[in-house]
Amino acid sequence: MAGLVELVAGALWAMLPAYVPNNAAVLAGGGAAIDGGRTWGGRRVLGDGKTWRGTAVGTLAGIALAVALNAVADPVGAAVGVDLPTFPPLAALGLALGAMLGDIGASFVKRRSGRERGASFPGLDQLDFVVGALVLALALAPAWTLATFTLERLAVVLVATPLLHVATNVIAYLIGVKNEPW
Ligand code: CTP
Ligand code: MG
Ligand code: K
Repeated sequence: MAGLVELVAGALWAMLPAYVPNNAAVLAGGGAAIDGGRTWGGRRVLGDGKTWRGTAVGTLAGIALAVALNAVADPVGAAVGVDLPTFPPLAALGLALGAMLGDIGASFVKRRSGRERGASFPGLDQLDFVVGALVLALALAPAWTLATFTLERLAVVLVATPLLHVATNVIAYLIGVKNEPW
């Protein structure tokens, strides 16, 4: 049991800088669309739901959270008896920016498959940012990423992230900051 708590706590802690960007983008969204209104094949390249401001604020929020987590990893870890990971700068950037790019990539795929802005794409919606975050972290901070995301932690992330993502989006919808509950 103690091993499971340590595993889940370590896995979720390591993903926190990738979880926050999407939620920060929802709060910060608005302003110019990244695709500038351009279309491809008769549909928007990305759509109005992907903005420069949302992407920048989301990325900075993820990096800021990583810096804050670094400052408290030791005391929090000691208090709960868990060895919590810290984030080198390139790992923080990879997780935060990668999460935003994964979400943007998913919008590109949604538009190509005929889904309008806000349409759901079960599976893609819940895991796009996880894949983006892990891939960019692996590219920018390979040794850290391989050491931090063990196969066990990856398994936890793949199971827990969709559940957390669905829960936060339903809450964001209920309190009126998000247009759809996904
Ligand atoms: N947002 C943003 N920039 C981003 C990501 C999100 O400005 N890079 C903001 C937008 O206001 C967006 C909201 O967060 O409408 C919700 O994000 P999301 O659900 O990802 O976008 P959707 O509007 O649903 O658009 P899509 O169908 O393309 O996912
Ligand atoms: Mg959406
Ligand atoms: K999305």
